Amino acid sequence: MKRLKTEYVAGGGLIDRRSLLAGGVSFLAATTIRPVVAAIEGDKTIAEDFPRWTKTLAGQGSPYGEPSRYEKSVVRKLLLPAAPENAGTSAWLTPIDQLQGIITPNGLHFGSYHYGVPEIDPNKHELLIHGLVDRPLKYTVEHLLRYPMVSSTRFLECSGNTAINAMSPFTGNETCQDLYGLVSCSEWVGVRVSDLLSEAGLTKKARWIIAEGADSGSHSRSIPVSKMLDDGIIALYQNGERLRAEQGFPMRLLLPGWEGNTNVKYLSRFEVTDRPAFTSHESGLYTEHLTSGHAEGFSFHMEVKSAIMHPSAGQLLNEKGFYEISGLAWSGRGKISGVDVSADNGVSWARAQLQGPVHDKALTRFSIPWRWDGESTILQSRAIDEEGRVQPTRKVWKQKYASPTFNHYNAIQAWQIDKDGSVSNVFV
Ligand SMILES: Nc1nc2c(c(=O)[nH]1)N[C@H]1C(S)=C(S)[C@@H](COP(=O)(O)O)O[C@H]1N2
Ligand SMILES: [Mo]
Repeated sequence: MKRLKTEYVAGGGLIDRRSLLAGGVSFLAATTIRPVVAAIEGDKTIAEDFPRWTKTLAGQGSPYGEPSRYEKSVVRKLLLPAAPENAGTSAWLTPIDQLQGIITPNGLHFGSYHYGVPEIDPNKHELLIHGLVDRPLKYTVEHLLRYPMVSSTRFLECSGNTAINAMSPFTGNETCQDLYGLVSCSEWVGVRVSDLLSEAGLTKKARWIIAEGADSGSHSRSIPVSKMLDDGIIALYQNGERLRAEQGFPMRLLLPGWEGNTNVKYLSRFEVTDRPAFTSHESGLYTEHLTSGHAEGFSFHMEVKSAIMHPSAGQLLNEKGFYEISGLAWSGRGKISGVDVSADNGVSWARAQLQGPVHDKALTRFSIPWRWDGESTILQSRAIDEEGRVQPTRKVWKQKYASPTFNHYNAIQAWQIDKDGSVSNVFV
């Protein structure tokens, strides 16, 4: 069995992808994956087995397509129900572990609303740019639709994503969706903020821009002019179609790689200033407490992070044998440059394969073949970005952030595989 030695790249059954390719189907059989095509038994004729739908004429579809009725369980989960006592705050979790590739379908994009979901008439909505500019300007939606469009495939993550693991001293029975459902990734298309700012003309003192939304609480955040000029976008389209109301129709600010809260939806006003406004969100909920005794405000970047999605908490491995470990990695600092995976509780690690194209500040799919021997074990992933930043352990993260801080949690995730194939969230 000389070949077996080179097949494994790390402990716990992680397999060298090249040996998988070289061995092909016979290799999969050797690692006890069940045959995909079952042998036809006895004298049964194939015609007898034709299912009903191959023999009846079907319907004609509908103007706006829907997922298959067999996919009804792939839906968002309400994290925070909107209630009068929390003034319209609500949030929906993406079923991130049930998707493949990197794009989140629009109907499954996570949602976070502090003042409900307004229904805005695009014919009555305007974007005002004023303050430290040469020419205050007003844009209708119709105007903006005539501007040159740029496309960016980018993740959007609420800084409260994975907050459960930041806050709780113990793990419970939370699923991958409960823990990682506040991140999504789309192809956003819209107008460069820099194009509009150059039309308005920034004055010498311009340093910050207060971006405000047209929802009932006028959600607003102060953004440095440098970020707006660098890659800020006024997004009008999401994955080919106009924004959903839940994502900010008719327009939202998209600040690639920056905490979700700064991506102001229902965008209606840019006020150019020389200083930040210290809006309620930036000085309250989105300021972090550090163990050093300081507070960290304006913590814009979402740091390098990853999690294995298959298998992950809430899923079940039906039998031992071959599986493809597959997950997502992302960084608000740039591209993902690598992801290491461990299948033996961190004793050994192997480099996963990245699925291309790898976009800047986008979800990045990684995978590595694995043979599960049916014993209990722990799976982990550790992402590295192009700035060389490495995802920290939970212990290291906790050394920086004081309780009760729960935003910006990006520590290495550990999933426990039990002998019965169940997968759960654990701290290591
Ligand atoms: N106008 C407005 N913009 C907003 C919010 C809001 O409540 N109102 N929520 C913010 C938060 S906390 C996040 S995480 C993102 C979520 O964007 P999504 O709902 O499109 O996923 O929008 C941000 N922009
Ligand atoms: Mo958020």
